[in-house]
Amino acid sequence: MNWAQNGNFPTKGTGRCGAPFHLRMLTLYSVPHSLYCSKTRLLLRAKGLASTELDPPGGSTSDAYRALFPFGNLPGIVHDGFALSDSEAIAEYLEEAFPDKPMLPQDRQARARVRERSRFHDTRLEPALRALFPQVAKPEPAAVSAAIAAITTRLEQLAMLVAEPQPFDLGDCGYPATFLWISLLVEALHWDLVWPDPVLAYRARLDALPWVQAEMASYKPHCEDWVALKRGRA
Ligand SMILES: N[C@@H](CCC(=O)N[C@@H](CS)C(=O)NCC(=O)O)C(=O)O
Repeated sequence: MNWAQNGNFPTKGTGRCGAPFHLRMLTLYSVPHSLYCSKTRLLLRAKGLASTELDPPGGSTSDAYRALFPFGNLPGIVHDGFALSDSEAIAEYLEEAFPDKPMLPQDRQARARVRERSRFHDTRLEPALRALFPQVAKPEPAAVSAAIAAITTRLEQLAMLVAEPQPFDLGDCGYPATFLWISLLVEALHWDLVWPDPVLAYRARLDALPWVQAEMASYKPHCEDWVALKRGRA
């Protein structure tokens, strides 16, 4: 199995001399612990697309970065001189620009379901998780409890969307990083969270995929470092 099949290609720096010319024209701007950057990187791995991965020059608020991405959003991509941010917009763009390994089904309603699942991640589950990040450094029990309850509600809702096993698609890309963060933060906070069985089964299906394994292997240490730093253990 080569990098294009297992998604296990190097993602930092240059040196993609073996890649076809058009693939070398893709740059991903990211920061190491960003959940949405992991989401986009996972899509690149799943589609077998090589890219050059760069830190935002001067940080995401710099004039140089804002010149490319006016909202300062991460991730951002530049493909053949075209700069685009927002992980959903990027995913749809890459799907059209690189249709060789499709990540959306042919059927219109099946496609709509994929988008529904992807947006559920971005607009429901991840925002519930986001409320937990500020709690890691100095936990406030009532806020932690409320955030865990909100995440649990979203996981119960997600169970309805993932009960049926499907081939990996665009709608899956955000979930591995979010599941990882939920596990890490709940453990760091010494809290409990009940994962619905269909979500556990979905997570296991995702974790078995080589491109998910490759992404998690490189992403997880950054997340653990972040948690250790916030908990004062770095
Ligand atoms: N809906 C956006 C959310 C992306 C997002 O929240 N990105 C964070 C990093 S994970 C960000 O840009 N933060 C601004 C910053 O770091 O300055 C997307 O899908 O791209």
